[in-house]
Amino acid sequence: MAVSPAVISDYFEPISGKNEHICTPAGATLQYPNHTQMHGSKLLILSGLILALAAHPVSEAKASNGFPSPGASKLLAVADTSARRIAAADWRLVFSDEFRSAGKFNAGSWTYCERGSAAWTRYLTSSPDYVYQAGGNLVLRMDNAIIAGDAVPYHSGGIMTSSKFSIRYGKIEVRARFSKGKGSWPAIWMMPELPTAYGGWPNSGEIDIMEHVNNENVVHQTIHNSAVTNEKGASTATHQASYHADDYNTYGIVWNPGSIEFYVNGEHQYTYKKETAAGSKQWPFDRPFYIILNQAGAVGWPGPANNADLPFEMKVDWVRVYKQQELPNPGFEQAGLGPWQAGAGAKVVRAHARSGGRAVRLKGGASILAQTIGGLLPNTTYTFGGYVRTNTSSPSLLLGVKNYGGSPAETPIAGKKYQHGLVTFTTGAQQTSATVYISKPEAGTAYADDFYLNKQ
Ligand SMILES: [Ca+2]
Repeated sequence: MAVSPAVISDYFEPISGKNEHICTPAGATLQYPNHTQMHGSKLLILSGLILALAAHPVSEAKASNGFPSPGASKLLAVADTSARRIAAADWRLVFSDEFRSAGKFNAGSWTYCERGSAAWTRYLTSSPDYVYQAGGNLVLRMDNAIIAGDAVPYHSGGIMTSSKFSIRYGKIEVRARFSKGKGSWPAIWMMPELPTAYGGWPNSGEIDIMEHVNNENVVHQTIHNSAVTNEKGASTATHQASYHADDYNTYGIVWNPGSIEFYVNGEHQYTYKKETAAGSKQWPFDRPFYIILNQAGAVGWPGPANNADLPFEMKVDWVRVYKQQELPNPGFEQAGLGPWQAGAGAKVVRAHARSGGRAVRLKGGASILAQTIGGLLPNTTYTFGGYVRTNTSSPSLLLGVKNYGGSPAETPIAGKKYQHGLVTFTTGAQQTSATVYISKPEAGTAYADDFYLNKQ
């Protein structure tokens, strides 16, 4: 698929009046949008590419804030005694950036947000002085330094995953800290990869995972669509949450087909629900969205900056995105093969694991490893994938799916290093199960690990 790079300035236009301040008398806090109308077309990143980006390893070293990480979520649930926390679930990491290196951000995952007329874009620059990695963080900066040849009073940094990574449904978490100051406006948020899928902003939706302005002691978490956003761009679907000022906090959402739950430091804050028989006006959140990290300010929602408070800075420790794992024992880390069913020659071994400490080995003659998954939704698209290595470039193994209400589908995988393969299938109108498998049709030895089944 050819990627047609589009710059934000090409398709963002301001909404008049959105920068005016609005007061509400009845306790409801109206919130300004980050965003403006968008038009033009952009490329949808489909699951295959998302999966291809999923190979970044995750270290638990930074996960000291009590947030669910792969393998840790169950322990967290046990410790939960009061407030509702992000539910224990088998989440599979599909995208992450730990910002460990120094210098420029990973251009495979991010691109610069570009200057435009929308308030948040007004002072954006692609100067590396305003977006860089240092000390294990992504640093997004804003100040009023003079840059020769660029006569704007401020410069600020922002990056996004548009055209690199987008996701529909899953868990998105970002650990970050930011400075306060009059005029500051750091944000962690998401916009639709197809910006006009349901019409220009706000019709196609916006998910603001975290926004902070000025010296407030709260952060804001907000939904925008045409049902909750008024003509001035303010939303009634918003919540103010307390956070630990002067420290890192984790801001997250759990996005399901029927709701978007907002979290701060793992504590549930607010849920925006899809209404019964909702149309796109109320629920445009059924398409992939991409992630934006930016430090804005001095215009728009926070108002003018107090230059004595500069520089403004947001440091992002990490971004982690997960999809719900629907497949039991996907990486063979449990004792035994179950619930996988296998013929002779299949065994869990402590060798050649792709992750964790174990993989499954298929040895000897032809053999198959299969699992029938129940509890699937009818007429729903899933992706089954995994990783396989063979002792030689042949035999190739077949990764496939059958008994799902459609024609069996399979794909060959071969190679001395782990190779990724996937099949996508849509369950039948009455079908709630499917059989996924790998099959080794001829003699030889192969290893397999890290299978997954994701609802698209
Ligand atoms: Ca494993």
